[in-house]
Amino acid sequence: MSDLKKIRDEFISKLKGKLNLSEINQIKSELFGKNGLVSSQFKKIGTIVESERKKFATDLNVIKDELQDLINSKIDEVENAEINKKLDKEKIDITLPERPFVRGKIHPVSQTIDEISSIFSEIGFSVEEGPDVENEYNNFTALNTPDDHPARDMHDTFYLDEKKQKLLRTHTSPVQIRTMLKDKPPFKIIAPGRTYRSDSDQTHAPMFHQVEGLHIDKNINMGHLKGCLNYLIKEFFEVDKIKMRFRPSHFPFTEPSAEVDIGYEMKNGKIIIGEGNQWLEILGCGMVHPNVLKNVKVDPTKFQGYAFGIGIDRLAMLKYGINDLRAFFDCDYRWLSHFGFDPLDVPTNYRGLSR
Ligand code: 2NL
Repeated sequence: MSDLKKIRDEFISKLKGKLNLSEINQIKSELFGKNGLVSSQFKKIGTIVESERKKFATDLNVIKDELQDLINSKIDEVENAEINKKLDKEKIDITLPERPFVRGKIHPVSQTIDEISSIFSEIGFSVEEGPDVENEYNNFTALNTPDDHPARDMHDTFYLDEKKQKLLRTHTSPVQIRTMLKDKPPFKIIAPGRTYRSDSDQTHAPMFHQVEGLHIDKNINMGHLKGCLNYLIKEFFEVDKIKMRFRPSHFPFTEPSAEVDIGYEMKNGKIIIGEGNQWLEILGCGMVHPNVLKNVKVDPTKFQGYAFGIGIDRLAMLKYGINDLRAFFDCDYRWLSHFGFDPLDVPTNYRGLSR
C-alpha cells in the first residue's frame, strides 16, 4: 500500500471516532501543519520519477480534499452538538411574569413642553424649532433691539466670538424670525426650546427653557391675545376658571407690551392656582412691533399680530410641586424616577394632560 493510502486510511478511521474540538485541531495540524504528513507529501512531488509524478500529484490532491472536507464537517458536527446541548439547558418559560426592570422617565421640563405643544395644537398652532447657536441679527437686530440695549451686554448674553456675531440664543424669538423670513404670512406658531443667559443663582440657571408664540394675520388684535393666553393657562393648570391680569410693560419687539399675572393662594402649605388674592407673574407678551415685521419683509399695513414668551422651568415647578430649580439639571435618577413621567403616557388634551 502506498504512503498516501496509508495516511488516508489511518486518518479517516481516526476522524470517524468520537472527538472533541481540540482533538480535531490536533489532527488538522498533524496533517496540514507546516511539517504535517500531507504537507510533507507535497514537498516530495519534485523527487518523484516523471512517469509517476502526475498520478502521484493527482492522488495527493484528491486525498487532501477528502481529509479537509472530513475535518471541516467534523468541526461543524461538534460545534452544532455543543450549541444544541446549550439550547437544551437554556429553556425559557414564557409563562413567567415580566421581570421588574428600570424604565427611563420623561423629564418634567420635556413633559411640560409636550403638554403646551398639545394645548396649542388644539387651536391651530404648529411647532417650529431652530438652533441654540444664533447670530446677533436673528437674536437682537431683527427684534428691534437697539445696539446699546442692556440685554446685549456681556453680562446677560453668552457670546461665542470676539466680534459678538455668534451667540447662544437668549430667547426662542429667533426661531420665529427664521420662520417669517422663509415663509409667507399668516403665521401661527410656537417655538419651544433651550435658551441661555449669563445668570446663575437660586432662582436662575444659565440654561433655561422657553416657549414663545406668534400669531400674525390680517385682523389679529389684543383680544385674541387675551383669549389665547387665558385658554393656555386654564388648560395647562387643568382648571375651569383663572384670575388673570395684564400689566403694562416694555419689550423692544412688541408695542403695546404687557406682563401677565395669575391669581393664586396658599392652602395648607400648597399653592392653588387660579383663585385667591396673590399675584404671580408668569409671562410677557404684546402686539408685534411694526419694525419687527418690516425686518422680516412682512407688510405691517396689511398684517399684524401678537407674540408672547413663557419660561417653562418655573411653570413646570408650579404644576408639579418642585421647589428647587437646580434639581432639574442634576441628572439624579432617584429624583427623576419620582418627578419624571412614563414615556408611554403622552400628554393629549382630550384625555387630560398629566393623569
Ligand atoms: C418674557 C417676554 C416675550 C415676545 C416674547 C416676540 C417674538 C417675535 C416678535 C415679537 Cl418674533 N415678540 N416674542 C414678545 C413679548 C414678550 O417674552 O418675559 N418672556 C419670558
